[in-house]
Amino acid sequence: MNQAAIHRALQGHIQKDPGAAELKRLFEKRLAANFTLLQSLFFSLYPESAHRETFFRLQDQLYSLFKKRSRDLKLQDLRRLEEGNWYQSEKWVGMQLYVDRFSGTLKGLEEKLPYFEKLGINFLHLMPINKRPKGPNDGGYAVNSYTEVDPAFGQDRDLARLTSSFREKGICLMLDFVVNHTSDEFAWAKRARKGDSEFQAYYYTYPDRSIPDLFEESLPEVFPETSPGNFTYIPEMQRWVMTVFNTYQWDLNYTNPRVFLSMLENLVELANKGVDVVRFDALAFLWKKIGTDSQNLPEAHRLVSLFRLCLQVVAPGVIILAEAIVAPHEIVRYFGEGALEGNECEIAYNATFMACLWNSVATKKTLLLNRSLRAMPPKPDPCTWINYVRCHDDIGLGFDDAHIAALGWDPGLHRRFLLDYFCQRLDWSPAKGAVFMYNPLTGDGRITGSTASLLGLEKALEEHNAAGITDAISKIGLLYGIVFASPGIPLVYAGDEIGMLNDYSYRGDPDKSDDSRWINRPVHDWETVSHLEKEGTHASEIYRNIQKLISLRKELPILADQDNTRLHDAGNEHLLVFERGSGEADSLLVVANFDSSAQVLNASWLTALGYVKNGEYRNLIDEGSKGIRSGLLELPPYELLWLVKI
Ligand code: OTU
Repeated sequence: MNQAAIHRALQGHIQKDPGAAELKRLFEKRLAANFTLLQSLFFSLYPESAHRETFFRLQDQLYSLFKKRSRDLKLQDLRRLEEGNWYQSEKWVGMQLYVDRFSGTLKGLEEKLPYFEKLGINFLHLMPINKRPKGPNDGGYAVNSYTEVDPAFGQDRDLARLTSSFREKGICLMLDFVVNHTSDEFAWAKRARKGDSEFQAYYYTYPDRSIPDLFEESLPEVFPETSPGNFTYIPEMQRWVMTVFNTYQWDLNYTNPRVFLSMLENLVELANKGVDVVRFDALAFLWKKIGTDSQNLPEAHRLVSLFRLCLQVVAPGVIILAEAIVAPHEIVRYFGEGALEGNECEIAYNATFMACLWNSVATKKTLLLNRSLRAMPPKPDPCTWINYVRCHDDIGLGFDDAHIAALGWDPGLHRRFLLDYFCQRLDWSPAKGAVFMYNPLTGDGRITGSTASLLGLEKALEEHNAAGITDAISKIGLLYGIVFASPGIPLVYAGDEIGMLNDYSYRGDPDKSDDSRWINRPVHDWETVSHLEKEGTHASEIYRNIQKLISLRKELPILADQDNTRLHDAGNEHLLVFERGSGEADSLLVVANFDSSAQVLNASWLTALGYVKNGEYRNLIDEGSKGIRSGLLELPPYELLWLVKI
């Protein structure tokens, strides 16, 4: 049982209209229930001998933060606790977008609510909207303030209005908490620059290279092309500061408990604005230690758990998403292990799954995908995934080398093939992507590009290749159809629903030109949206496919994440076959053909599973029963089936 379940049990039945005293009583119960864990986590990071007082400060802080939470949100917290793992429902379908590029401002976004409703979107990840530096700012991942909205997006009150109208409409809001670093213009950084040693201790700053050099021996580089090295010299303060990401993003020093307390305040303030899911950005990097790669360290996990358990006391309806794009066996650890199982992050990005889908596109085979899915360690019951095809970042090729080798492929050469396939180094490849952060020393690189361009739409349109256009449309449906049927919350990347292509305009913007991820952060094409009713355009076809998949998903309770997914071995290396449900009448069988040729499945096998009867089957995506020929079910290239029992 995780702590949330304990809170649920202790809360019992909610009174009809609980007053302030009752709400406070429930807060105190939650605090008491978490207290032992909180203190053991806290003192494991900040030894009791030196930090006992600070711990009691934290206790007081929790109450003052709770007092600031609105009554509306407090009531929502209680309802969510009572409901249980509300985020595992099949009803959630998400979209990720940049407010400025999608609707200009927060007010503009409110006007787009009908667009979301029509498509079936009820969960939104808005990319950072906080104050940020004017020049390069990593798309807002360099923050000048954790609590204030950047004037370019609107006012703080616009956000308040938006969250309350989201609440009314049942839309879930996810915002980022850039927990690992601030911008170099953040108030703490400014004071550090001026020589204030208290604030220099909020970051990892050093007077000379001796400690930085020790770190560098084992610290990898995240942006080797544009931001080599992990320390930046700041002449004003005559010190080096750790900057693992860009030089203008200063890493926070969580070995200092004041940093934790201040960041907790920022986190709760964000939650108190009406945010439902907090995306913990780059959380794998939270704790640094000389002699290690300073990623995924046990202390980082304990720190995240400490944030989680504090937030749970104050705002139990708010959950955390782990943005840990790390090795598969490391990702699941962000759900919490041992005594912390189910007490770290409720959601994590299913990055391995995403990367394996792209691997299957390039190889037309599902071998690595199947192998990785089988090897995925189980996740705790109260947790779930975000499943996605593309996001605003690059596609890292973070597969397990052993899995690639087990297939008889050379891991290095295979990654090279994937870069070649997606990044226009092979004449025959339909993909039009770009390389992100090529590291000539290691030969490593990552892939960027829009879903549609990576799947061949851009090239096919340029070449007036009708068959290529059809293939690209099918492949978009294929990937999204898999994601919509997988356990977890599916996230559509804004623009994918209308097949938006790469946007090359970033090359002319000096603040962005060295970051090829901008190729996939387009300004939303409302002109195309206005013509979606017109039949026969590629955009309308893609849109209708996605809209249909979403509405189908929401009508299939079997798609809620209840540990009911079974991977089947179809005996065909081009197919992915998985079943949702445990074989009951309402189960769903997903069959996906990644090959450019037709493939067949043995109908007697499908009959045994209950999905074919008297030579007929029912595919929800393409309604009506179809026949089987010569005992075989034929799947055209890139075909996707959602089969229900008949
Ligand atoms: C995140 O990503 C964000 O998603 C990026 O947009 C930011 O640039 C970055 O943090 C800094 O705030 O390096 O290439 O292993 O891959 O946390 C993306 C995890 C990133 C990292 C991930 C990071």
